[in-house]
Amino acid sequence: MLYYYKILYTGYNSGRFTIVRNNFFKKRTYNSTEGDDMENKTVASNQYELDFLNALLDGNRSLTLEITENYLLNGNNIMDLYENVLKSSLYKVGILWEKNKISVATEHLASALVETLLNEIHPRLDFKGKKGYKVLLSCVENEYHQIGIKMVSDIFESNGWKTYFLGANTPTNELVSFASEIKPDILAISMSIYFHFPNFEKMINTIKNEIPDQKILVGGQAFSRGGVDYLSKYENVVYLPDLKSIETYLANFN
Ligand code: B12
Repeated sequence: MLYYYKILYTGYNSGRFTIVRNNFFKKRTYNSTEGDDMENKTVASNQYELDFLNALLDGNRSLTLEITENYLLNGNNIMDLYENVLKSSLYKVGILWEKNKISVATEHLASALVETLLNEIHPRLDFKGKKGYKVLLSCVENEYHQIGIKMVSDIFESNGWKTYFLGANTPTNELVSFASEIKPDILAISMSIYFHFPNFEKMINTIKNEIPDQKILVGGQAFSRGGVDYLSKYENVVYLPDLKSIETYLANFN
C-alpha cells in the first residue's frame, strides 16, 4: 500500500534522497487558468518536502527527524523548516484528506508526528536573548488546529519573548481572565476554520471590553478566506499571515 502515497516531485534532485515517482498523481504543468486546481497543489516544491510528506504519511517518526536534521545542516533555519517543509507538507496532507486520498487516521498520524517533532527541535531554536516582553498565545474557542500557533510561539520565544502557549480551544472567559492576570504585551489568537468567526468576534469584543489597550495579533487560514478588512474597525488588532511577517513585526516592536 505504501506506493499509493508517494507524491510526485518536480524540482531538482538534492542527491541526499531518492526521488520517488509514480502515476497516482499525474505530473501537470501549472496553468493559471486552472485557478485553484488541487492536483497541482499536491506537487512538492522541494526534495525535503517530498521526503518529509512521504515520511509523515508512512508514520515514520525517525525519518521525519532525519530529514529535518539534514535540512538544518544544509544551511536552512528553523523558520524555513517550519514554512517550507512542515507547513507545506501539512497543507498537502489537508488536500489529500479533502480529496479522499488518505484517511482521517492518516491525517491524525501526520499532525501528531509534526507536533512531536516541534517538541524535539525546540532546543535547536536560535534564542536571541531575553527581551522582557510577554506573549499569550491561543486558538479561538472550538478551534483545534494548534500547530500553526505553536510555530508562532516558537518564533516569539526565539526572539527573546516569554511565551504562554495555551494551544487549542481556550474558552473566551478563561483566556480573558488569564490575560488580565499575566498582562501580556501581545495576545496572539489563531483561527483556521472560517465558521469559527462568531467565536472569534466574541473573543475580540470581550478582550476589548475587559482589557481595552491590549495589543492583539491574529492569524490562521481562516483569514485567507476573508475577514481581514473586518479587523480594521478595531484598534490595536493586527493580522499577520506567516512567520516571516511576525519576525519583521517583532524586530520593530516597542
Ligand atoms: C492537522 C489538521 C487537523 C487536525 C489538527 C490537529 C492539531 N493538533 O492541530 C484535526 C484532526 C484536529 C483537524 C480537525 C478538523 N479539520 Co483540519 N486540518 C489539518 C491540516 C491537515 C493541517 C493543519 C496545520 O497544522 N497546518 C500547518 C500550520 C503550520 O499552518 P497554519 O495553521 O496555516 O499556520 C500558519 C499561518 O496560518 C500562521 N498562523 C497560524 N496561526 C496564527 C496566529 C497568529 C497570531 C499569527 C500572526 C499567524 C498565525 O502561521 C503559521 C505558519 O506560517 C489542515 C490542512 C491545512 N491546509 O492546513 C486541515 C484543515 C485546516 N482542516 C479542515 C477541516 C475541515 C477540519 C474539520 C472541520 C474536519 C471535521 N469534519 O471534523 C475539523 C475541525 C476541528 C476544529 N473544531 O477545529 C480544513 C479547513 C477548511 C476550511 N474551509 O476552513 C483543512 C484546510 C483541510 C482541507 N483541505 O479541507 N484538522
